[in-house]
Amino acid sequence: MPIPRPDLQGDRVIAHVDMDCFYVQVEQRKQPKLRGLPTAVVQYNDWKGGALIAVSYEARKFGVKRSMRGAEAEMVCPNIQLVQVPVARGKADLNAYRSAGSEVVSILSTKGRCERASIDEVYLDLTDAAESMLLETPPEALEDIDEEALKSHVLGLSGDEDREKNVQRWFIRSDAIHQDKLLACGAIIVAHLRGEVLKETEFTCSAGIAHNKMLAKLASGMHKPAQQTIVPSSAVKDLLASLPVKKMKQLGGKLGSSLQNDLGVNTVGDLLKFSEEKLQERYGFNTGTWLWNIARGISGDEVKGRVLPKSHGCGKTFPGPRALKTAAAVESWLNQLCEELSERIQLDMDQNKRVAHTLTLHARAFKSSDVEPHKKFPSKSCPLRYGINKIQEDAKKLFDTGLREFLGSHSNAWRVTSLAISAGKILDTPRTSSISRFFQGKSLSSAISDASNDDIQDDAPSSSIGCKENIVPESDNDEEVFAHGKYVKEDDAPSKDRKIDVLCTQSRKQKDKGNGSILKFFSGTNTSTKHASNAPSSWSESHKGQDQRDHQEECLVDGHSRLGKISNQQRDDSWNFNAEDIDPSVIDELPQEIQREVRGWICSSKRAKTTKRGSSIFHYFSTDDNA
Ligand code: DCP
Repeated sequence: MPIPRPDLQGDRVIAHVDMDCFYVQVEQRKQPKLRGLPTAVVQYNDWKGGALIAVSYEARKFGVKRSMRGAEAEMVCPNIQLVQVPVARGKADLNAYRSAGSEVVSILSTKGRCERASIDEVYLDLTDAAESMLLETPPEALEDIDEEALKSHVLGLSGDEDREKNVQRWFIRSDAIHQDKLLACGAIIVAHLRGEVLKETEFTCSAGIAHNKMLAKLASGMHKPAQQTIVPSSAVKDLLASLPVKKMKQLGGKLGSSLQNDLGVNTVGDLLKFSEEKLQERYGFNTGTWLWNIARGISGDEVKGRVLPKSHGCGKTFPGPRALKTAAAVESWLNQLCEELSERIQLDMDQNKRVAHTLTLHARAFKSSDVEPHKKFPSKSCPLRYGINKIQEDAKKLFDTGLREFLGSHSNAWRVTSLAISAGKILDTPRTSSISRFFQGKSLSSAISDASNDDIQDDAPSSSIGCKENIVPESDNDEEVFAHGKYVKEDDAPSKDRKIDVLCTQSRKQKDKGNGSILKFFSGTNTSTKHASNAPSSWSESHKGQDQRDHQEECLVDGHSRLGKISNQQRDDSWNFNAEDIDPSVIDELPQEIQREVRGWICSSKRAKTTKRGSSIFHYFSTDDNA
């Protein structure tokens, strides 16, 4: 359900950057001989040459469309070059496209807050950069305005003749309102960024520049490829007056159809005829206000600083005769999907120090009888445990639970036409030294307890069996489902069941005798944070001087432990761990002189789960002078 957000205070400059025929460009960079030729990327299967998923602009001129099969494209454009998506584990392997997208993001994110919205699109909040430019080097003070910026399309600016001159005049108008001046600066910045992207990656992209995300997104697709469009606020009314409702994000489905059929609203501008109360009466409070807002181009959605995906997913469709009909066939495919998912979340953890907490399974299935023909296979979730085998085991349990529910009391034959799994609730882990990673080891394993049946939950009905935001492969023949990872959409609120809090758990009180070398080590290190003397080199490296110590403590505080600032009373809340949960490999990362003791400590903890409190680790992390 759309959530209405009033426009944010103050003038903003938001850009939406969308790569042009992205997969084609990635393939053309791999094979430069394809540049300039009509080209399409195809997900191969043996039916009519597979489905087209990306089409170059040269091929589009011949009428080649994404909805076509390879064979149909060859009919309308005999010279078309069809390139197959790479395949791994019997399905499309999108890694090359994902990392090409990341290359672009790393360039675009240099000028402002950046939100990666899908594999090939990004929102940028350029307000600060534009404000600085307006102060320091406003367009009228520039000797030459970037040629690419002068090629911008400025909505509402009349006359196709001498467009560049008109645009130049628009850029340097002294009587322009502050917001337009900012947009002009934003457009110059975006033109520069697009140039950088081209230089560094060889990819072209298009962009929309406006004062909110909604308008920027609408504008980026208006002039493609390799162009940019500016939406001054004076042009918003006309833009929306002619915009078909179905083209607006969130109005492509039932809500848009209801507006058309029930209220006779065909363009977004038509909504202006209705009062907010009327729209609320018809569609509920939030949706009503949201509709009232969008009719006026109002949208306060913020650009979220996020360049990494919010979830990882992979899936596969099994259309027609390829439908899976046995538990063994499902298990074999699930195993492959789980392998891929496991690799990707592991990579995410290694590269970005992020941990996924939820495993979700989606499937599309049919029963052979007509009983409950509309019943859908329920999506199921459970806590995610790292490790291929565990993920495979849990995915299988999720499938079995979903299938039982889907079949109900009727023991029917069934067939599955799509399977997808995803890893969600991805949270940052503290970025710090090996000792922190030690605790993360705990966090990981505690977060990923056995997926007993009690842990399995219904997942909210999801549209996530689809490729990317705004792209839902409707064709049954689209092999790849949920392939791109969702970069947006979920609620940003930190998860309630965040289990990374290792050190400050309020509930269990464990006691520790700790008075051997570990105690000495930590008390030594505690002192060494002030004097940097006794600590082993790898440890003291990161503790040179007070600043670094402060930083270390801050990391721990931000990284959930908060021990750096705890009070005496809070100090009673001892840290806890379950020895079984600790990944033994993390012990290897501890300084050598305490490894043996920690191992012994864990062993004894396994024997007697209760140890005495007063842990030297606890004291080490406490910065209280009296500690
Ligand atoms: N994609 C996919 N399946 C779909 C739609 C798209 O696998 N059903 C992939 C291929 C595209 C990429 O996602 O290259 C980006 O999709 P876009 O909708 O942004 O389309 P393009 O970038 O291909 O073209 P355009 O220049 O029109 O944005």
